[in-house]
Formats: sequence, C-alpha cells, structure tokens
Amino acid sequence: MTRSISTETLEQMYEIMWRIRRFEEAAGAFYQAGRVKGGIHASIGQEAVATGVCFALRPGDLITSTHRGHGHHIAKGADLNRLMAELLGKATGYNRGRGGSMHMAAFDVGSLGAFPVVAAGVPVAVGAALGIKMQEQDRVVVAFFGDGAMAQGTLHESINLAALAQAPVIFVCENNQFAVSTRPENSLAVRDKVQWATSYGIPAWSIDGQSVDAVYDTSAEAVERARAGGGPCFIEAMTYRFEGHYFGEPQVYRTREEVDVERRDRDPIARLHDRLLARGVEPTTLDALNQAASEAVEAAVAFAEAGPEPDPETFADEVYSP
Ligand SMILES: Cc1ncc(C[n+]2csc(CCOP(=O)(O)OP(=O)(O)O)c2C)c(N)n1
Ligand SMILES: [Mg+2]
Repeated sequence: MTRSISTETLEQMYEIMWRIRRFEEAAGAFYQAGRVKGGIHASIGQEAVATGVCFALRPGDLITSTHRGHGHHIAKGADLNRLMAELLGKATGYNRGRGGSMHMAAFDVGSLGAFPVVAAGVPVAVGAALGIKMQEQDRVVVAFFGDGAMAQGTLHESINLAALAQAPVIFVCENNQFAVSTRPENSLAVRDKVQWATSYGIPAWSIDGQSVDAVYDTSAEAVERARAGGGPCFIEAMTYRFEGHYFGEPQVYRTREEVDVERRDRDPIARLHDRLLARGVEPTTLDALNQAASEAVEAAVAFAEAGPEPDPETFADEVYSP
C-alpha cells in the first residue's frame, strides 16, 4: 500500500514538522521561565505521527487529542498565535486562556480538544463518529492516544462500541514506549497491538511512526476506508519522545545513551530531510522551510506576549450556562 506522495506535499509536511518542534521548544522556554500555568508535555521526536495522520484528513474531519497534543493541533491547521497565547493563559488564546496546554481545543479546525485524563478523548471521538454516521455525513474522526491508554478500560469499551456500530473512527496509538516511566512490558499483558485490536474485529496495522510517508500511507488507507462506510480501524505508530514526560522531568528510567541513539537514528525530521534531498530538493529550499517555521513560531511568541490576561470579571463565563 505505497502511495506516491508528491515532493510538494512532503515539503509541506517538512515545514509543519519544524513548526511543531519549534513551537514546543518555545513552549519549553516559556515553561522554564515560569510563564506557563500547568505542565508542558512535548511531542518532540513524534512529529511524523501527527503530521502523517492529519495530512490524510480533510478540514471537516475531527480529532481528539491528549496531554501531548500541540503537534496534533498544529498538524490539523490550528492557528499558532492562538495556540501559543493559550499556553500563557492569555485572553487571546484559543480557549481564552481557560484551557492551557492540556485542555486546549480548536473547533475551527476540527479539534474536539486535548484530554489529559489518559484515554478520555477516545470515547468522545467514538461519540462524534456515531453522530456523523447517524447524520450520514462523509466525515471521519481520529482518536489520538498513547501506549499508556492501552491499559485503560475506557479504550476497550470505546473500540468495542465503535466496532459494533461500524463508526467512522480511526484509533491512533502513538507508542512512544513510555507511560511516564512505565514501559509497555510492565503494564500490558498483550503487547502486540495488531493482535489486540483485531480481537475486536477491526483491521489494525503497526507502522514506523518515524517515517511520515509510512504514517501518511496507512492513515490515507484507513481514512478512505472509514469514509466509505468500512468502519473503524486501528493504527499503532512506533515512535519515541526525545524530551522527558514533561519538560524538566528527571528521567531516571532511561539512560542518556538510549535517548541519544534514538535521536541520532530515528529523528523523523532528519529522516524526511534526507528523503527530500534524495528526491533532488535543494538544501537551500529545506533551510528556507525550516526558517519559515521558526519565523511563524517567533511571531506566535510575540502575539502571545502582547495579548492581555483574561478579565477576572469574566472568570465564570464558561462555567455556567446563561
Ligand atoms: C486516568 C489517568 N491516570 C493517570 C494519569 C497520569 N498520567 C498522565 S500522562 C500519563 C502517561 C500516559 O502515557 P501514554 O498514554 O503512553 O502517553 P505519553 O505520555 O507517552 O504521550 C499518566 C499515567 C492520567 N492523566 N489519567
Ligand atoms: Mg506513551
């Protein structure tokens, strides 16, 4: 199932992946400076998953995200300025500063939200997909979740219901091989996700999540299938996070060497860079895309800094219905 992705599309993916990385580096700097309310969980190292999946979606398709969700939002097309302002709790943020990193939502581009309770976004995705099916729309929903969610009852119930109802939802497990400090071998009785998902009667694939092409290829097939009424399916994308569980976490559960080897051998941006060079793209073109991403993030930082704090008088506005 190899689709030929145009060089132009791969270049767009390259810029988006840099946007995600630069955005999270800037978010980390804000966090270190004590400017962020709450924690920041970076997806640095995992950019190909969000990007490859979201490039297979249409604007009207929906996603649910996690505590590690900046990349999902950026890849789905969310406005960088409003995302960064949200991290700082500003009134100009996507959720008027109420959400922060872990509760952000961007309805304008189809993000139903980041859910920091592990696996909590998955039943919401299934509910949205059921609604789409009942209304006979041709939209699909992607539920992003981590390997840690595999041990949550909610996930099993959601997949069972989606399979039963043939809801148009794609379950995307970003297996970065850690749930905080716990490795899957210490938390999952069945680690073969394909075996696990197919036991619910749905197709499943385990793919290289560091290859944006592989992620896109499989996602495009899954999306096409779901959109055509074929029901749900499951993708495990094997990936790795280069930062700690959160910025500043003391990473006593893995060695520096492990991270360095992964960074060297499996950086998804470096891989795409090499792939584009092999297609004959000039290094200067790639530098310009990287530069454009940096400039967009710098502009988002300036926008976030300049925005006002929410007016305390409005604090209950979103708590009670009028
Ligand atoms: C139900 C629930 N239990 C525990 C936590 C605390 N917690 C936050 S993130 C996390 C690990 C999640 O791991 P995974 O799903 O693999 O996502 P990753 O952090 O690797 O992206 C845990 C246990 C939580 N947020 N929700
Ligand atoms: Mg994980």
